[in-house]
Amino acid sequence: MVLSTSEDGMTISTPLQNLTQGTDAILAVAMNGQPLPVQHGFPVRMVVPGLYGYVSATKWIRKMKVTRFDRDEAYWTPRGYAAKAPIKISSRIDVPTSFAQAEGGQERRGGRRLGADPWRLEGRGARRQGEWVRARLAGAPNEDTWVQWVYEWDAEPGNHTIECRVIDGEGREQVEQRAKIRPDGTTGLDSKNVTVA
Ligand SMILES: Nc1nc2c(c(=O)[nH]1)N[C@H]1C(S)=C(S)[C@@H](COP(=O)(O)O)O[C@H]1N2
Ligand SMILES: [Mo]
Repeated sequence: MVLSTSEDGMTISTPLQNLTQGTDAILAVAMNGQPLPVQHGFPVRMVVPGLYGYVSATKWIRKMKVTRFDRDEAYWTPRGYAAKAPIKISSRIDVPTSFAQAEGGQERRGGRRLGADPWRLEGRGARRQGEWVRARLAGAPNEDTWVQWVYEWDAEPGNHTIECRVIDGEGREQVEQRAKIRPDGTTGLDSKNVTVA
């Protein structure tokens, strides 16, 4: 692995293969054509697609050491977090917000999902036990960014709980079972309660 050390004393361990095998791992010095803002790691930081930040995204980086997981430990490892933490597929509902009052008829639900194409995103129908329905995905500049989705919902009056989930290109479903961040990232579905007039 590569143990990177930063100006603020942070240490981050990144599996070597995430840096060498066909990924788009970079040392970033700019963002949107501007020098990196200080809060995001000026003058230089790591960016490694597919891994959570605490195992990949070293800001204000000073040193990189090629070593092994059985010889060195990163800051979060003895604090109960997994040494290896690939990003889990996830999705969320941004619109409507929770407890929103909606007008009925064509209700636009939207959100974002994270992960490689060609994923499909589904929303659960009006009732909690409803069928999953397919959402529309916006285009993405590459396969490592969040992607916006939308579902035009012909909503009936009443109270509704809506949920979303994502399924990846190999058919793996987002994990519905709720789990906390520790040790290696959350799972569970985002849901919103909505009242349609
Ligand atoms: N030097 C340093 N780099 C760091 C951290 C930190 O505390 N110190 N936190 C990491 C974590 S947990 C995340 S999620 C990302 C957040 O990067 P951002 O502030 O650019 O969104 O930075 C990562 N890199
Ligand atoms: Mo993080």
